[in-house]
Amino acid sequence: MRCLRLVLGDQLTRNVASLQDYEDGDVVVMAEVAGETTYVKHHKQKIVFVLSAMRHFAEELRAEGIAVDYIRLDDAGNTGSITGELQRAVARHQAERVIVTSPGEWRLLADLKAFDPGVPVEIREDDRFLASTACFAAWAAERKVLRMEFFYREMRRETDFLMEGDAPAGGQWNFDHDNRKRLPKAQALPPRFGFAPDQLTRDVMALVRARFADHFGDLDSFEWAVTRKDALRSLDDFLRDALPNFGKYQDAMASGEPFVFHAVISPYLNAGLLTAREVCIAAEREYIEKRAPLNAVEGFIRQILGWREYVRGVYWLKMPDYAETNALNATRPLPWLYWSGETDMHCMAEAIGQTKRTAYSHHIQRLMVTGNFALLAGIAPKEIAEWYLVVYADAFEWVELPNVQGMSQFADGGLLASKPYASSGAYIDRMSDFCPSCVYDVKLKSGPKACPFNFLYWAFLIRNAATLRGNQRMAMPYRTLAGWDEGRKAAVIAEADAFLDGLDV
Ligand code: FAD
Ligand code: DLZ
Ligand code: SF4
Repeated sequence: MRCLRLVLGDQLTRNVASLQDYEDGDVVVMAEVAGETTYVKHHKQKIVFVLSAMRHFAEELRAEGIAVDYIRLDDAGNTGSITGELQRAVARHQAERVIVTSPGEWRLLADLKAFDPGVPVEIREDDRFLASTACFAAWAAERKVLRMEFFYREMRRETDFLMEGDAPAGGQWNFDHDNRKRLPKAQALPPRFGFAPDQLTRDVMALVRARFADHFGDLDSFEWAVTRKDALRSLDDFLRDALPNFGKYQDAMASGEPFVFHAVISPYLNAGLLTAREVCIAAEREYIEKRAPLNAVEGFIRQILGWREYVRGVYWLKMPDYAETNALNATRPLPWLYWSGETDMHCMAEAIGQTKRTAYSHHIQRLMVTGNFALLAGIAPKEIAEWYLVVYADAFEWVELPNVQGMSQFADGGLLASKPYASSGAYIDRMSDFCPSCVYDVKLKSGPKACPFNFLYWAFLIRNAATLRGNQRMAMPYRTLAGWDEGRKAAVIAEADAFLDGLDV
């Protein structure tokens, strides 16, 4: 029986479910389609990364003798949608069956579920994750609150990563108290090796330059790996050069240094060039063979085995309603500075500038700089969520949305985070070298030179008092606010409004 086997742009794994029982006579379908390249106006580098990785993957399959029907974006007759291209391929190959791996985004799963090409369509579970959606749902069903930390402990027990019998290695599940250090001035940072684009990538770059000129982001600085071989090289570089310091400096930020000690592998994991399991195995080996300390390896594995699996579980448990959440009733449009990077706030200019250049910024930049600003400013969750989906090479909705709605914007009302990640300029000052070279003064609370994060922070707390005051973890700032008279509160709100209303949208 002739089967068509769909492989999407983020399913570039040799043993992805739809390829597992490939037989001679079957055909693998891969399609570049306008629907996927433009459902949001992705960063140019993200489109190049996905399309070039798809083209390289198709070549690798062909080199193995696998039949691949690859549809390019500019091919005549391209319908512009995944289901449209599958429908054409069914007719072209007189296929009797279609096999797909469940896509990472709800909207595409809905399309595939509704797709009726006249032959059976089998949608297989994506088994590249360490927790199935059913396992996560079963775990969630037994709990009132879904804290990542408890899910992570289950996952450690389940997978045996960093376990000594029934106990966690080192006697603790989490070593964060050893982490979160500021970067010392003389701290050397690990070298970063980019990949010069080969001819195939250069062809895609030309296509993107011509077709997506109005999309966000620089293209000439493209250095991402687009093959599994090069993604593995990146992983090896990280394990050797950066992992030992990953934990300690996980939250540190530095001017002109987008990567610090981070792995910079999220696009590879999300597109399928690397798998979560192999990355965790490789990191654990560094601890077992004593090349990296436990606080670093545990912290790193927690991001993948814990956070990454957990946010996926939340996404599939709560979609489609999750995308509509707005617990703080935030309605302000996204300021233009998120696209231009032009602002006197040095921290924001750094985070957005490097995002433009690299389609990457590390977690604390996303959470405590651009995310924190949007939260304090009351940006509508839909607008800021779309921004995050556009600007990062690793952005796929299953991972982006819970991080934005839940972790960063508290739009889900505390399902994912026990309190909003809101902070004044003091946090940014503590974790970075940004403030001394900023136009604003991080020590000033009000006035034209005051750091905007300071008055925005208090205005945020005042505005959202009805929702947040009862939160135990917010007790301290609300105790401080209790000592403020109404005039002082009104002045902070007025200063925040004047600043925000002055931003171009
Ligand atoms: P490292 O810091 O080196 O961590 C290693 C790996 O752990 C990452 O590659 C990633 O796969 C995983 N990881 C770490 N933190 C998280 C997390 N919070 N959720 C899920 N996985 C995590 N990550 C994405 O992959 N895609 C997104 O679209 C995305 N959007 C985000 C939006 C916001 C507002 C925030 C606060 C975080 C977002 N993250 C997203 C999570 C995180 O910022 C990135 O995974 C990380 O910065 C990727 O860089 P890295 O590979 O150097 O990660
Ligand atoms: C992100 C992306 C882009 C830009 N283009 C394509 C494409 O042309 N063809 C394709 O199969 N996949 C693409 N992708 C990845 C999909 O958007 C992704 O598979 C879905 O969002 C589900 O996660
Ligand atoms: Fe950012 Fe405020 Fe520091 Fe400037 S002073 S870099 S705006 S935190």
